Amino acid sequence: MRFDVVTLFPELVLHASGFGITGRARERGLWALGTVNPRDFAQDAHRTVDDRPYGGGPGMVMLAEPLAAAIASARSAQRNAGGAASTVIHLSPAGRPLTHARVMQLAAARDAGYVLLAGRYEGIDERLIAREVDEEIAIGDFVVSGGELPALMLIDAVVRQLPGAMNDATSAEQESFVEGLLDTPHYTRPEVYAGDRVPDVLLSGHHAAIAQWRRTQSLARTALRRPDLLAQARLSMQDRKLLAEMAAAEAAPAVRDASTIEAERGCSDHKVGMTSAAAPTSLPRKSERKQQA
Ligand code: 9D3
Repeated sequence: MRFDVVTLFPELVLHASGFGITGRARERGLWALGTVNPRDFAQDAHRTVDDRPYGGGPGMVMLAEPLAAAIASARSAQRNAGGAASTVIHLSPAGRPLTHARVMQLAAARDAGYVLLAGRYEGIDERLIAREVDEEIAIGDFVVSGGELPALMLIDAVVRQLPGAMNDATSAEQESFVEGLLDTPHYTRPEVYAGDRVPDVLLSGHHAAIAQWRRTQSLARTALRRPDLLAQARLSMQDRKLLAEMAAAEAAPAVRDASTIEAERGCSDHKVGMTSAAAPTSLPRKSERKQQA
């Protein structure tokens, strides 16, 4: 697999991709990286790559011509490296948000060549996008300053799925997200940290009980923090029963008053409550702890 990133900041992309799993995978030859700077294709002495928007408005727009030449250069680099046709992806706040499913599709094309177009300023001349871009991808509903970090996130997410990028222990960890639930809490030594104990079940050596505790934690967290994920998640009958118990605790205010429910949750601003049986026994996050009176 090969990525060529079209960017005004090639050093940022080259440097940031050199660490950890992506860095090692590149050393192992699992993927290759190139960068092309559109400034190298600017047509004037000032090496201009942007101009003011037609119709007015704030900020600057990236010129089509230097970008077209940069994309042509990236395509040519991929051809020379023996790749088939390149796919051009524009990282854009106006794109469809990247998902695990799309990451897996991108990773499945082992010999693919991806040209990642990372913009700066307000955006890119739409005619360049219409002519050259196959797909527009965003990384979330928030604004960052340019497409480089989004491009690096896409590369990171895809490369770690390539066979041989990770050892087996880390690959197995992936399965929790594949199932569409948030991960369980993790603990390591010491057994008591700042007066807080590791949950007893994790020290019990009772593997079935541990697996059940972790599953309950994942379900409870997902219900609390990402209820939108539950609709898509792969749930067993027992999972559904646990979730129904959590929901029932919320739906039965007669048996406990609001302050009790709030205390059991360890926080006050979530939609789904928990029974003591189903509740996370782990500590609430600092931001989720109730203020001491
Ligand atoms: C109100 C106009 N802004 C659009 C939200 C202008 C604008 C801000 C920031 C245009 C581009 C950018 C730079 N962002 C990206 O290039 C980007 C991005 C993002 O900001 N959020 C989520 N995903 C992405 S992918 C590329």
